[in-house]
Amino acid sequence: MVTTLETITEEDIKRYETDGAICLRGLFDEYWVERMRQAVGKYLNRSTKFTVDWVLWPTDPDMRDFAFESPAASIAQRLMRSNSVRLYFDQIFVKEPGTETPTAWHHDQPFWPIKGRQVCSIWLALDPVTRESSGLEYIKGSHLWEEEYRPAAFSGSNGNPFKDAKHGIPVPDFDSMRDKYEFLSWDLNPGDCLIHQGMAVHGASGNRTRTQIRRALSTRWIGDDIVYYPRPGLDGKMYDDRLQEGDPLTTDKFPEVIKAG
Ligand SMILES: O=C(O)CCC(=O)C(=O)O
Repeated sequence: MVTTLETITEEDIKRYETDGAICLRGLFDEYWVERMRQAVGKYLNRSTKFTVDWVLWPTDPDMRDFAFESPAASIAQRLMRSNSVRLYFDQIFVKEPGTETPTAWHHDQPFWPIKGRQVCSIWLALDPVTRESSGLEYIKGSHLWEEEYRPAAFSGSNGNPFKDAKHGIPVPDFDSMRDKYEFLSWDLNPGDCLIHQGMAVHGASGNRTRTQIRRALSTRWIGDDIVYYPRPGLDGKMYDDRLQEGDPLTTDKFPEVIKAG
């Protein structure tokens, strides 16, 4: 069934709150899918089969328009039950056919210098996605766990860019605990999206298909309760020296796409 913005129900919101991740279908039409495919194409790099790039909107009009004009901010607003919505940043994840690199189990928020619960990612599929082509998997309800897992490289890059981060405990080998937890995953069509809360544990396999590229645009959104919480060892792009610990993220680095009503 295709969902329209109006049909994001209270039940959907409650499921997002309980499970930490949901799938909403068909909210992004052909216009956005095609435009974002073209936009993502600008960043594809022949030297790697797994392209990750981020914070693109400040210099990329396509990404900027997506953030400000697509349904994404409204989806985030409804699911987070927030008045205001700021774009935290955007990120692309492309796995070419035959990419062996998995996306290691992680949750997002320990990678970011923020505190609060109203933070979500909207992972938009730009291609048909199955588990075989590296569809994301989530551990149901993991966003409610006490544990915080230490940030670590999850995309097969050399070394660990987060080696100075001391917060959190090492991520357990969740693949060896398949019988202990419930895992969620969805096959997607272009225009379908997954929305996950910042503490939802997720990961993906490589792209084991021979021909199916897997392009995704993940936009990160923050709501009313999010404040700045800088901790050492995170990616330099995410710090903002104009902010003090505990400040709301009111600088132009994190633009307010929906203003508090
Ligand atoms: O697409 C992927 O492989 C990773 C996506 C992800 O971890 C995210 O959007 O938070």
